[in-house]
Amino acid sequence: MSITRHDWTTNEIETLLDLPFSDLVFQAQTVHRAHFDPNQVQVSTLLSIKTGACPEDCGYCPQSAHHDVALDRERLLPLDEVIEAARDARAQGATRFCMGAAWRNPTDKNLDRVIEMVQAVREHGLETCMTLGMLTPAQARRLADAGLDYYNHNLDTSPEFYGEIISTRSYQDRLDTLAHVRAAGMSVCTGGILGMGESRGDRARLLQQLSNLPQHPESVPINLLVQVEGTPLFGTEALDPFEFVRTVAVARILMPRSHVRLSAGRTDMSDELQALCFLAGANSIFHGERLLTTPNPEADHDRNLFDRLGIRAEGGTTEEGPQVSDRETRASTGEPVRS
Ligand code: SAM
Ligand code: DTB
Ligand code: SF4
Repeated sequence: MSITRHDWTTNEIETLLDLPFSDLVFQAQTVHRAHFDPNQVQVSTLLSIKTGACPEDCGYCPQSAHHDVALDRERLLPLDEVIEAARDARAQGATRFCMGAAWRNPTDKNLDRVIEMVQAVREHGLETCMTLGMLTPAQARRLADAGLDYYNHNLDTSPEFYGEIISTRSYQDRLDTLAHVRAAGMSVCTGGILGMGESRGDRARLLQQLSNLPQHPESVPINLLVQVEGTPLFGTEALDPFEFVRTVAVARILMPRSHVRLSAGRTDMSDELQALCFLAGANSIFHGERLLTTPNPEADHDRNLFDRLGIRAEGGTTEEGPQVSDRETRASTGEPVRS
């Protein structure tokens, strides 16, 4: 078993990223096998509960009001639509239901509504995750008390590159929200986006921020930029796919007990590239034909890919719901779990 460290230096991380590809993937797969079933992948489904018109200026995001993107804006979804989507997600084999809102931060009134959603989704036997923007400590406690399992809030990139992408929210704001989520007792989901024109050094420093958090995030989404026409990052030079796999591999080595999610951008990846990511230690995906506003692979395509690779969805699709929950995985590896 590898030791869980929180003191990685940039040099050490860059040395890992620089390894010959086969050596790096072998090391990552070895760490992966020490902590996880290598043929099991956790499956989450995403739903946008409030779409577009966001006051933030994130350069990658189609939902920012600062960019001229053809997007139908939607107000907060009614509870029954959320429940219907959660039912579908569970029937399709998802174990976690992630709800995202295009907000800088929720108001306390917004929270009343989303808390009803958390409670209803839990009643349908799914783990819950929300991504609503920045939270105050009191808001994080309210969500935790309502039974929210995970909160997603991404660091997105390195502290040094961050200012090139977003000006309306600071890196420290993001770290503060993550600290509030952790203090409230929820599981933390945080990661970043690759392919925004950052350097390998930036990818190293993003991984350093994630792995040197006081407690490793339970879930680490690694997104490949989905280039949307009208956003400032549209037209950015595509990232070398092997660089994406290298970053996944190093995330696995640095955070051996975390679920590393092969997140947005899979429609631009071949099956072979996704298989390499699983080999490098990715063990979670978003399933379902839409992410928040952009497409994701067809459900049948993913099922077929899992079959061809001999991958099982964590929890499967039994009548009783998840067979192996993330909670149980963490309990068996000694990671703290909320009761
Ligand atoms: N508004 C909230 C926030 O930003 O904190 C939550 C929703 S936001 C859409 C969630 C995450 O989606 C962002 O932090 C970013 O990492 C990711 N994301 C947004 N647009 C993306 C894109 N075009 N490609 C890849 N990831 C993207
Ligand atoms: C994450 O890291 N990626 C997801 C989820 N967390 C919320 C969002 C991806 C969004 C991709 C662009 C879109 O569909 O709007
Ligand atoms: Fe708004 Fe989130 Fe998109 Fe940034 S990433 S513009 S905060 S919805």
